[in-house]
Amino acid sequence: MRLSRYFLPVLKETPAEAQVASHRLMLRAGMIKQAGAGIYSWLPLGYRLLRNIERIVHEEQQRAGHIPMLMPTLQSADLWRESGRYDAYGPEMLRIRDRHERDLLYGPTNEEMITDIFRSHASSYRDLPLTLYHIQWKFRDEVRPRFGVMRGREFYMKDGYNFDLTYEDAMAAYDRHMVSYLRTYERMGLKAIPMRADSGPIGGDDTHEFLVLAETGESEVFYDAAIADLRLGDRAIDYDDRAGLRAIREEWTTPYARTDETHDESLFAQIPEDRQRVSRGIEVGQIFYFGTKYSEPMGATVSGPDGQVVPVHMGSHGIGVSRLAGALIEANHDEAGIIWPEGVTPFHCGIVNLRQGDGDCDAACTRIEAALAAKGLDPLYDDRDERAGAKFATMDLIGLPWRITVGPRGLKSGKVELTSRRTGESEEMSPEAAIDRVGAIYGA
Ligand code: 5CA
Repeated sequence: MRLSRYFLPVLKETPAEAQVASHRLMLRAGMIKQAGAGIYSWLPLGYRLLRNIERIVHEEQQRAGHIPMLMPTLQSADLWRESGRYDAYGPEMLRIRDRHERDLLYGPTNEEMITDIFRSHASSYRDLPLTLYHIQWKFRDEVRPRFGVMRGREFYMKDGYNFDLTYEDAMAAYDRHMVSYLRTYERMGLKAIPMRADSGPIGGDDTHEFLVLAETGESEVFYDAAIADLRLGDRAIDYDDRAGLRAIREEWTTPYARTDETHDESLFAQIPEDRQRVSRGIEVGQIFYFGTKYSEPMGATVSGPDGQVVPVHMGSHGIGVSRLAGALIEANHDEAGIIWPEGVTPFHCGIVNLRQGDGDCDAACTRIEAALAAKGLDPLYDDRDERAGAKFATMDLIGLPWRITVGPRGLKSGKVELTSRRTGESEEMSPEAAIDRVGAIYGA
């Protein structure tokens, strides 16, 4: 992509309304524009990020055997009357009436709709186990939308629903979700800790939230430092191996980790003092097991192997896809701007031409751009007629992890500069070496 032809409306001034770094930086880097309280347009750079986050979520869900689909944003109130949540949900639900005086709502979550789909089309234990998910916009009329996309009213969420014959099967689904979530966050370069949680309006007993540690997080968190060192790394994961998944769940849930909602001082005090941590966190996902809470009132049943008709065991599992955009920045930024982890970066590499219009510089940049594209990478080439300082400031602000700088002096000795946004370190090398290095970083 050529910056001169792109739409990157960066702001010079720090927007006064933004209280946290991620909100400030998303506005300054031209990633989002507020459309209303807690409602945002995703400008091209923000949209690329959102798509990358979404792609990783899709890949990891499907790796775990979960099946993608898409449900609408508008739902019929009648379905929610069946579960009893139409009245229970309260003012957070956006209620709408159509021209035929039918009550609709903008979905805050989809338990009712997916249960209706299931009961219409599945009737036997042979249809199980089944996990369906979608990534779709949600609306919750939060009292205090704030921190940009982190607590929006309209937000983008992955929500998945498992249907199982028995409690044991549903627990296997729970474990599978936990492991797939750990993998998802790790691929994004995030450390997200599962913490025992409260189930709120979704219901159920077993539930964990995933929290990214950040000073600006909305929840206070208490944990054993041992959990922060755990990594899945490149372990091979077999999603059919129930015992293996359970072992990973235990590894991640045995050390103490809770939010202020479920914190227990006396249990916390049992952790060796040098490992006790109190911090803040951003909730980027939550998994729930709620048994037959929806299947029973809504008649989502199957006939078991013995011919008996029983309600299915269910759980639901959410990832805050749009909130992750903010959480990623909270965990990865400095004074100058964003620092994208390679797994999610909207462009793989920036190319800065220090002397636009100079034949050699222009030709070298074009060659580097084409070579990176040939490797399947997306570079962002700053081909504007701007001062070097302004180009560097833009690159630092938008946070691409690698930058190749091309200038007339270096080119005379056949060199360009490769700079890491995270460390700030630069190295001189031939254009070919820089292309190979960037390619290798992304496994291209
Ligand atoms: N049905 C269940 C699981 S699919 C559910 O709705 N869970 S939830 O309420 O915990 O939401 C899932 C995730 O969506 C949260 O962990 C959070 O990351 C994100 N989320 C929730 N509310 C908002 C909001 N107002 N703005 C941005 N993201 C949100």
